[in-house]
Amino acid sequence: MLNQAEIAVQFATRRPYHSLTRELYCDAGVFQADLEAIWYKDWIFAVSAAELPKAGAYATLQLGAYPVVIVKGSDGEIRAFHNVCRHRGQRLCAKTSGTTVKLVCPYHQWTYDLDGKLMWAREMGPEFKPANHGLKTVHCAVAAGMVFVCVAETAPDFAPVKTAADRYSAPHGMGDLKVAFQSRIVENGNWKLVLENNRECYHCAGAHPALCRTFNDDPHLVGGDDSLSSPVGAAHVERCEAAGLPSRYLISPEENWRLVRIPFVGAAVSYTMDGKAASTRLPAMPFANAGSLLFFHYPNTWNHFLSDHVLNFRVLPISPTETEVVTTWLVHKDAVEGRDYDLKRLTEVWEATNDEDRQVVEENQKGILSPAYEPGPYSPDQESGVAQFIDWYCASMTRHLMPARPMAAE
Ligand code: 3BY
Ligand code: FES
Ligand code: FE
Repeated sequence: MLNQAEIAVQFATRRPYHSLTRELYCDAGVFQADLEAIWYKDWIFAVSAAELPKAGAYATLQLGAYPVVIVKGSDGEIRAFHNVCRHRGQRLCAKTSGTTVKLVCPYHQWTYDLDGKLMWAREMGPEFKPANHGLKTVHCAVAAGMVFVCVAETAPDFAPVKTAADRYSAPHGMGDLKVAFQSRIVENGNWKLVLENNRECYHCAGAHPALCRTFNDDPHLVGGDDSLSSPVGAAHVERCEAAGLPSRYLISPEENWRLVRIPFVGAAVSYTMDGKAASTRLPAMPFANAGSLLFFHYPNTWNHFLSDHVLNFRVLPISPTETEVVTTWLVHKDAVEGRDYDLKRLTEVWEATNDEDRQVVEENQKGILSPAYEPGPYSPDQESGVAQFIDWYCASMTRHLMPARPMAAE
């Protein structure tokens, strides 16, 4: 297991525009450093807001060492708390999701209100102050109908991503969606391999026969400005913008999130086997063939907003070589299964794609575990997105490992 100084050397000596060293994908010390530098500092996508449809609905997640619970209060506010009882530390909610009137600890029944206040604790003596034993809060914010949490003491500014993601996703009516389906898989690979795989489509033609029926794998489809986009991509953005759909490529200054709307292949309008819609059109979408609004936010989510449904993807690290991927399919809340959408049609392309990506990632991890592995070059044409993610990762880690020294007094 590498120590901090050894990890710093890994970053200082890395080959630019190449995959990372074996240690950076496999080592337990690096995994811990990833948690501390990124997962415990940045905003992390936790659940779709549609997973918490009414007061008392809650969902839990394990963010590294931190169990977190997210609850919708009686006032409609979504809040996040450390899922740890203030008595003797029992994990408060064990289930992945549910609905409750109060949060009751299963150990000695300390009872918390949905806003985290301790309401009731039996026989704690006259000195005991319930007000000092409310649940510890976790930063919580919603953007594009997605609930993000941050366990850092001070969270990075969320306003820029919220403003942009809310504006781009508004026509998809994120407040009027419901969960149609959710899948949860564990991939035997490092979390960075999962993200890298998502940031390129170099593998798509070989790995994703179902997805490639509708997903345009041109790496130059829509770029940072129109001169970098293909004619098909540029025309799509212009047409969507003219119809009032924010679509232009937008990336944050730190390059940790990006929004852009891309067209499908040919006449396709959705990620289905025949390219036809999978569900009823979302009411505010002006046309069915608006393609897909892509939204990634590092380190743990990429998303597709279509004219008829929305897909949220959540990545969470479990161990150096295990990563959980949760996919949520959202449709209009009034859509009725069997009448307005068929679950198999809606989910089969990304169910297949996720499984294909799982196999790719697992084989990638197996190869990288070999002492014979050495970092290889990225394709400038096909893998600039992977290089961009890896550059962001290395910059985040370097900042954490070598904090800027205070300037010497003059
Ligand atoms: O989910 C996605 O957006 C990425 C883009 C390229 C590969 N994969 C389909
Ligand atoms: Fe929660 Fe005792 S640990 S009530
Ligand atoms: Fe893939």
